[in-house]
Amino acid sequence: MLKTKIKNLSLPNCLFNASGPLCSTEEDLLKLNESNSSIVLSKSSTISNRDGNPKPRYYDHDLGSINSMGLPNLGYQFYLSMSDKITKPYFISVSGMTLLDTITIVQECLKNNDIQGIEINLSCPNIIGKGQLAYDLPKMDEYLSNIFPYINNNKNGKLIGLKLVPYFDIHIYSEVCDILQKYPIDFITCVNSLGNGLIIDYQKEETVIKPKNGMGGIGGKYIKPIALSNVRNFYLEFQKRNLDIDIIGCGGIETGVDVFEHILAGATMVQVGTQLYREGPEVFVRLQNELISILKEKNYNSLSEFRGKLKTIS
Ligand code: RRO
Repeated sequence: MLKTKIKNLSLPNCLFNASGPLCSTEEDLLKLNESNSSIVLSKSSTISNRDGNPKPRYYDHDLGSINSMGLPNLGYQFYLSMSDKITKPYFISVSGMTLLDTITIVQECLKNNDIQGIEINLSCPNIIGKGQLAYDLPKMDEYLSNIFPYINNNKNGKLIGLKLVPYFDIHIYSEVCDILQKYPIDFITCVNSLGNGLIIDYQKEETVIKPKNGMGGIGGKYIKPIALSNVRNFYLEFQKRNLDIDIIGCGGIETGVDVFEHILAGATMVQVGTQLYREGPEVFVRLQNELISILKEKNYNSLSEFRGKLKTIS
């Protein structure tokens, strides 16, 4: 009932983990492999391992999370080596500290036959001294124009996607699409955390995380409407241009209703971040069951019956 496809990759359901929580270590990745997640996606990887930003760097309350992890990861070679142990479709998230690093990691991923997808992260908000590339459209275009010559004839059936920032202005979706359509992109993930938010502990009169004066990426309930709007606007723009790019919704997925709304807005799949951190990989069974109940209630037999079919008030 929840079967889906990104391009030619058939998947048993539309749920998987966001690159971020609980996908950094061997233990994390093996737990995801055993879970109901239909893909295993690694933590964003760099050339060398990184400790990340000083702690405390993650805080969560009922409306959502703030993080300034600072790309802690075990280095791309570790994530490549995990491909031997992961039996589900395995995607690597790539976030090189330089263009050359990203090209190197992407090339190494392309050589590995046990990796089905690459998500290039253009949107990390937490690298001290660096902005979020996907907000600077000319720079993003230049970046992609340097990476894709290495990908074009070497995809070996792998899916190539981009993790994007949350956008706000309506006109920007068309400008981003002008860039996306120049490259053989299979999917986009909308959205990364909303960068440089601030959560305050009013009793202590203090920030809740330490790095960057307390500023960090916001996830969870706070960002669901923004994520849905990004999914919807890209979906409409892709339809208009006849672009075959799948959209992976990410932002505020806590219940089956949230998944349903993302699909209704046009997502092919959804990723779970903040709620995965709270609940662990068991979250995927609960979300799957809740989504199945909604489909049954509404008499839908498949996701494609309602994907993208959001109505507006006339
Ligand atoms: O590690 C992080 O601080 C981080 C990354 Br790479 C990202 O893409 N998004 C985020 O919220 N945190």
